[in-house]
Amino acid sequence: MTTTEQEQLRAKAAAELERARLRSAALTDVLDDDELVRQHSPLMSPLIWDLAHIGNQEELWLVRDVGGLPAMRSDIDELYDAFKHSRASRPALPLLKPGEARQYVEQVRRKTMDVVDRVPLQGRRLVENAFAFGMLVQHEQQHDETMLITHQTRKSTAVLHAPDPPKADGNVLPQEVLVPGGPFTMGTSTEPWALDNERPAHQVHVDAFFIDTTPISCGQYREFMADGGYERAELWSEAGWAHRNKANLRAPLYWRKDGDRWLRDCFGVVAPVRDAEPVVHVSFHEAQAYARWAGKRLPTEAEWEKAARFDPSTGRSRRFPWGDDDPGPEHANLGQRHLRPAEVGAYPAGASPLGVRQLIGDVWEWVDTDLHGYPGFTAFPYQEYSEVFFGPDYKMLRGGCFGTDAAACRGTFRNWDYPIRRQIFSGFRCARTPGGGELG
Ligand code: AVJ
Ligand code: FE
Repeated sequence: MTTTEQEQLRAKAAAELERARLRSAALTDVLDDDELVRQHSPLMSPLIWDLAHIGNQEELWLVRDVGGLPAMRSDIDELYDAFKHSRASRPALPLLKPGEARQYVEQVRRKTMDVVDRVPLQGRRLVENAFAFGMLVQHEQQHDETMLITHQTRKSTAVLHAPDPPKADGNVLPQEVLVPGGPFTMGTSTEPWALDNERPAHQVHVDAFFIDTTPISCGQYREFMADGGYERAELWSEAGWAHRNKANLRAPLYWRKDGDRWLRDCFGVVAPVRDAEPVVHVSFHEAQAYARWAGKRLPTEAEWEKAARFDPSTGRSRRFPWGDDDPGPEHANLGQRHLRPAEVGAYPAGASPLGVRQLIGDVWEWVDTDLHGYPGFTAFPYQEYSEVFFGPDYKMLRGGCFGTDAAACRGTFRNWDYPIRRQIFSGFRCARTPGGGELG
């Protein structure tokens, strides 16, 4: 790598770290100290925990590991270790106060910037150190999305505002498209910022399948509700029905009935549900019940990725549905530019070669696959990023949402959560096997 290329890499890392920090600050500066230390939902950490955790991970990975510098606050490592304390128990910990947390993350950042300026970027160190920058940027952006989720759980007045996303482009789209059967390359060995579970690239055979052109809309979801979707046990899996009963599920999270219409609380603004928008805040179980009601099923993870990346004209897998270019505002609703998904049928420039829309951005899409490692998986930089979660407890979510930053979203990116979770920005689309029903 030439010195100029090294300088470009350092400049990009510095710029992306700065951009992530502006977002973290915007999410925390709008609230007073009481709102920062309070637990808005037992499913979420106090916002100030996320902020100091971002700083602590940065100290551990960039300042200590990559930079080889002495520890700044090893006394607080334990408090901000996500595996030591459940989210529900974090408010009771002796956490840094908001002022102290802000000061701490700033002090860490100053050291980080020195490391970015001087760390060697040659040979093996290039790959390792460049990845460490990318990992840190993604980590902060992931927690920024987590903090955005916490904002949505707040019960008081709105503090976040953003313009509405674009409308549908007005063309009548086919409901579904046929993705041809055959092999495709899943995962990646070349994306520099890809995390361990996205690697390595490998061939997967996928039989032909139909996939919905757009995510399921609120209007479609209301038809399922009106047709007794939440009352008909036969539409639900056994685990799904048990959870529906235990949690008394009746509608997506944040929906409430007002006479004969449905309202939705969107970051503190309560307004009628918009039928043209993708449904958001549904669990895997609700998505699966809808799919069965529609005579379809959820896509598998391999099907979803093939729909998003496979180019039938070349047989190659691309970085994104629209090609290899980084996401721009014309391609997808990412990066918290908006606080809600765009209408189904928006973003024509983001369509896949087969015309599938909105695979990236808008809403995370539940797929019917458990979290697992690809063949040849090796955990890095530490086992706790994903390997410790492998197994049947977690279902995958793909494609990112309006609150996911482009730095933390790729065609190969894999997210996961418990199938009962719905405080996340989760929606879905359906698939089906040609000629067959839901079980093909
Ligand atoms: C990949 C989104 C499931 O938030 O639990 C953040 C990302 N890992 N800090 C999560 C993560 C460590 C992770 N998800
Ligand atoms: Fe984390």
